[in-house]
Amino acid sequence: MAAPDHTVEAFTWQFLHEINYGQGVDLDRASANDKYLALARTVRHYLSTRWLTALRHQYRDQAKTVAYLSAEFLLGPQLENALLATDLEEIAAESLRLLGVDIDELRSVEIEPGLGNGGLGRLAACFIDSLATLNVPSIGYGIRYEYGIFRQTFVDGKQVEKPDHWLRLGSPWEIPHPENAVEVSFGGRTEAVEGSDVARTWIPDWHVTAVPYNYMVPGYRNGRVNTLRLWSAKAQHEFDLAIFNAGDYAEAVRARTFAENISKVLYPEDSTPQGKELRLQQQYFFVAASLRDFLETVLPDDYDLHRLPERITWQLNDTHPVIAVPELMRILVDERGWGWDEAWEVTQKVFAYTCHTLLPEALEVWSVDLLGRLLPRHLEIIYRINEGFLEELRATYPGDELRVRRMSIIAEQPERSVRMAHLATVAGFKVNGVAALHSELLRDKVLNDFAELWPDKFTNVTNGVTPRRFVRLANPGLSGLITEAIGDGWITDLEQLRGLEPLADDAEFRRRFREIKGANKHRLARVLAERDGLEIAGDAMLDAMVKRLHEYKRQSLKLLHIVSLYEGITSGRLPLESVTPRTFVFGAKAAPGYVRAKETIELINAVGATINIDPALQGRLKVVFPANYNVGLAETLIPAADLSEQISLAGKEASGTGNMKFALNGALTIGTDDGANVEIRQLVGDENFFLFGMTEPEAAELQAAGYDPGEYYESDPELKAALDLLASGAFTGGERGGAVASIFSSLTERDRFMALADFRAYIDAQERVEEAYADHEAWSRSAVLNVARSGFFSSDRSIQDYLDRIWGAKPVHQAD
Ligand code: CJB
Repeated sequence: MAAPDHTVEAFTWQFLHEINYGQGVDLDRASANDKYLALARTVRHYLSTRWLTALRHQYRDQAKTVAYLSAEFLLGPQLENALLATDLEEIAAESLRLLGVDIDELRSVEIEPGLGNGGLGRLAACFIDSLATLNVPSIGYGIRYEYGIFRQTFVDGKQVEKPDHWLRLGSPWEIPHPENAVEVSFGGRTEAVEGSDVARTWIPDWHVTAVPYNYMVPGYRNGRVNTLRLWSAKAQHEFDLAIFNAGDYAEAVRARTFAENISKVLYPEDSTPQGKELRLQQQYFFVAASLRDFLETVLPDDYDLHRLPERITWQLNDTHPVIAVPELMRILVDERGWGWDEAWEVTQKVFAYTCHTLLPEALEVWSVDLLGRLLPRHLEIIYRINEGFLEELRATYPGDELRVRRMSIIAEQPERSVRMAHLATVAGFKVNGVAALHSELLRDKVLNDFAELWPDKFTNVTNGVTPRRFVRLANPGLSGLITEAIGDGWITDLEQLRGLEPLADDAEFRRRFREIKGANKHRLARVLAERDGLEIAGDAMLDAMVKRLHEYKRQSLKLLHIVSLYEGITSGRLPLESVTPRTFVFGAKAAPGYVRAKETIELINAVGATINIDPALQGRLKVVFPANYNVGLAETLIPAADLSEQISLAGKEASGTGNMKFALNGALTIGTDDGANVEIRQLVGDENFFLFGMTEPEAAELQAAGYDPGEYYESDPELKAALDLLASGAFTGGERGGAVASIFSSLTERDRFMALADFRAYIDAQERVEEAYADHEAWSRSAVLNVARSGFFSSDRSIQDYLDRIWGAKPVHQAD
């Protein structure tokens, strides 16, 4: 079937058809949600034909496919992206205008699928966008959480979490396929198989059904539509009728609730894995369903699995899907009757592992006890993999038992457990970090033993972000200006932004650039007023720090800067006129169990509440913290920003991707030499970047020498004044306990991420920012150069690097 024509008439016909027959209402009686759903389904019609073609080709051509296994896909709003990809923006706008429908109202009805926590989940969403745009045959596999990342609210400045029931008004972008459900098993025991010394029979004691929900992933105007398949858990039995009839209604549905809890809610942890049984259930659930789906549905029945490496790479997005390794071994050895060695040979060629962290505490481990109870056969397989691995190690490093113990997949202390990063590194044919510095530190520190053993296994792929969503859609003003100057090729070839470089010296171009930034600030002001009841000035410098709340990211250092400015003004140290009018914008969710992160939020809100009403400041400083920062708000905020805060302690942020989005939208970065900041600075040039703080080796050295934050507190009077003001209860109505005491003592006594050591350098860098900002022309020149030189940070480039360095797959340009 052909797609509807790209005309206003055809579009209108489809839309009205959906209103009448999809929603069962007349247009003049239709609610905003009816119209939104009808519009979404209308766009879907345009995608369906291409999607079916892609699926047909998947079976027919059997081209090498990339399966991106990820526990998170933080998709963000879908409507605008689908309209863009299908080139229907103008047609839809005209059609709806003629029908008297307000498209902006429909956009505001959309609830974004927040199926991820932060950077890792959003990266997965950018990657599937780029895979489709680059015409790479690929499937994203993940979990269809019924509740995504919690909705953050503030009550008295404190974070209160509310469930995110994103499905409550219907979900027009997904297509369930209950008929293709697969069974996933858990628990039980294993038994020997007669005549085999490797295979065992797994006799599980409970099962759930995994129901696939398909999402279309359109490439940018290239006719390709890939698939994202998210799994939902369904109980095998609705309820126990006998127990129900006996009147115990809760007990009758107990088993069902238990099974369906698996895909109920996203774990709201970021960089701090929770060793919870349910989380391991989630991981195995989606991985087992995805492997089975690929092996039994995507591959032809007679496919020789010895040739699997020609056909697939399973990319493991962090350790969350690593249980796929023993699962594939189980399938090959137990179900298909293969010998151990041949199964292991194939397994080692189909998985590649991306590590996203440097924090040792963020590397997932599962206790042997739990793993053995939930997945007894997988634990046996992991033991056997480890046996072979340790044998190899002892042969390579005779007598070096310490090294063997360090590298073992099984840790003995503090309890016997499985180190998932080690399993991934042993099984994966490639291991990559997500920025140059991160990959270096993985190689030289975190996974150093492994890199010594297998130097060729380690590589880097610097992260990237999709220019479709984060420039073209988020910043229509700037997109228009760029396209006018260099054409629209940049949307799929972001290096073309280099063509803007000469225009940094063109005063008229800079004027227009500033005008757009100003308009974006006003747009943000409107959105914050409507969404959050917050008021910001449309013309102050916009200084943004948006990212998950984590100590290593150092929101507390930002807070100290603000408090120091306030202290300076109110004490007379800083003349008011000398302070650049600034709006500080925070956006951050704290993991619900992360007490110190929540206290930091509380303090930021308290400081903001005091500063925002202090007449002495005459509105020069403003601190806003809109609750529930999400992809939709990011798209409005980032294009409005002047200054991007990327101030983690060097050696702690794997990459960062917000930093890239800001630079691409013409914000200047104030940042440490950490993660992808390093590459941003190299590309945009030192003079267009505010670098400060210790380098990673300096931080490591200070730590080793015995870091004492008290010394910094005592020796820097401005730092002391800021901390003392905080501790005095000046922002908390005199209250000196609670969050105030906790943050004060954590900073002055331990300061794990050395905020105090970097305070002076940070304040100095902020002064350089103020000086630079005072010269609007020079600032705009730097901002334009940031845009022109950040093309490297396209996720299209990341995907090309994955293709070249890891996957060995190729784009397939499909004819119909
Ligand atoms: N990251 O978002 C997460 N969650 C984790 O559990 C571990 C890491 C982030 O991944 C991003 C994408 O690679 C990185 O840019 C970021 O530095 C890292 O913290």
